[in-house]
Amino acid sequence: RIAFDQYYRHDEINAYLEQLAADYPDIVTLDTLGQSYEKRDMKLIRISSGSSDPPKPVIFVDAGIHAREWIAPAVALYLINQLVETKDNSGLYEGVNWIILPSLNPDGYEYSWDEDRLWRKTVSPGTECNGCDANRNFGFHWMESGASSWECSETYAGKEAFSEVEARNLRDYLNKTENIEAYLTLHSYGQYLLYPWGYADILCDNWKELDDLAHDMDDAISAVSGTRYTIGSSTETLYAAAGASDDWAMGGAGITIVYTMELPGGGIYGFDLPPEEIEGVVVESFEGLKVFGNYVAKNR
Ligand code: 0X9
Ligand code: ZN
Repeated sequence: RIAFDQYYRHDEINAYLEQLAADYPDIVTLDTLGQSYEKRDMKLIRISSGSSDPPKPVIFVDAGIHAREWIAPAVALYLINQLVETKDNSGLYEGVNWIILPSLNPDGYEYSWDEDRLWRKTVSPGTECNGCDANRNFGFHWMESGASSWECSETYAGKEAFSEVEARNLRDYLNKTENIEAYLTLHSYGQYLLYPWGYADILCDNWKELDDLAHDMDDAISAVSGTRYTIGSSTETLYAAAGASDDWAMGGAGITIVYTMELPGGGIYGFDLPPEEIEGVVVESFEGLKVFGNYVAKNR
């Protein structure tokens, strides 16, 4: 049984997904987004049950687009663990199918283990500096705000939109998969629930729906531990930054329920939440994700 008192390497994450597919073939299917720049498999897990006629709404959750934000893959793994391995939670995939991708930037993630704990970007080679901020690389108002054209910047947006294979893989998967009604991308840190738009100070059409749901998620989280999230559009709450996956999910893929969830920080740098604090964060976050899932099941 997987424990949440440590972080896991990319290979261990993939091995866990494989194990679940073998142990729970009735509800789990594995799929792949493709391979990263360094040819790591970007595995994703689909959790579903019962008949697909009529088709159920699909929720897509990803984590790890920013390498150093280790708590994000941990929360994705806990969500997977709770959905699949806890019988009491089977109601959570009665009305909805989940697709969860715990490691969206595996090369950067491994680099943050082996070389530089604070690495954020991908690892694709440049001339002066390596890597691109994959969360500035999506082709929706690309480079219009909060992104850099300088290779060495932490927010380097890439030579062109979708220069990064990881971003292309996500784009292609969201485009080809039917019935995705909700998209949630896990980041750290700061305790924010953010909705579009993030490229400029403009609210998306259904911002009120997203604002209300985020408040319900926050209430469920804070009931566990008192942790409170700040809720609002990305631009008004944090800053304008174009080319992120959330804006593309809404503006490019046409998904209407879209969030970036900035999980709690910890440790010295904020991204290095100590292993003994993982459990508390994953448990409280799961309560928010349940509210999110039940809402999509009922309203889409
Ligand atoms: O800057 C980011 O990519 C995200 N924050 S982080 O500290 N994890 O790097 C926020 C992205 C919010 N969404 C948009 N600006 N579209
Ligand atoms: Zn991030």
